Amino acid sequence: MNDLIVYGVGSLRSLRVHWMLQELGISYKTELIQSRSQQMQTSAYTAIHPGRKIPSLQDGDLIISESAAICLYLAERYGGGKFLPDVEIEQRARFFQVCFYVMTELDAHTLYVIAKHGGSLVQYYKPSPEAVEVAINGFNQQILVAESWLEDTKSYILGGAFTVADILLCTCLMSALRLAVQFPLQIPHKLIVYAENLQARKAFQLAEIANQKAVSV
Ligand SMILES: N[C@@H](CCC(=O)N[C@@H](CS)C(=O)NCC(=O)O)C(=O)O
Repeated sequence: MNDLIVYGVGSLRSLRVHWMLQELGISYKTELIQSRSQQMQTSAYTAIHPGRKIPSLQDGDLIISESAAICLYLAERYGGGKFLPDVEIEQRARFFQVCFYVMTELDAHTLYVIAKHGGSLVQYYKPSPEAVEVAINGFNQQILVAESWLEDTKSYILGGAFTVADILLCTCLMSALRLAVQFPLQIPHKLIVYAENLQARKAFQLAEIANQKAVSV
């Protein structure tokens, strides 16, 4: 048993960390902390994440947050060369391009804005139809970049190998598909099938169970 603790369940961002760990096949403990819950406000959790968000990871003395950074750390530490691009600097540059694109253009300033200012999180934040409209337009434009990168529905986003970038992109596509029930998001068919294929992975299915609010692993 590794000395690993994942703080966070019930969100697509916590799912990323569970998915990475299931791909790695290593055991860990889960603290069932949900977004905007009482446990998140405790001094014990504030010591783990001063910003009071999930997910966080504890690995011995190391405590880190940010779902993408956690997945990258886990892949580097325990992946034995898998889930990351080859060592060539050009391939790593391309990999970081995809990861930062997903986390900024899709996750942070389009999908999260829609959810916060018009979607399921609007009760916690101010409604803002203008912000939502800008974010929808931004998403519909930026998602075409991911479509252009994907060779075909059976490929991974960087080509032949499954990497952390696929975990990040697939979870954003899941978020987009949920929001598309309410908002006019234009998600290219190729990307929908790509995400469905990734969700058929055994590790993804185990991660979904681990990420359930009432189940510990
Ligand atoms: N950029 C962060 C975002 C983390 C985040 O916003 N987590 C949400 C749950 S998905 C949360 O904890 N929200 C609580 C709040 O905003 O009060 C990451 O990718 O880990």
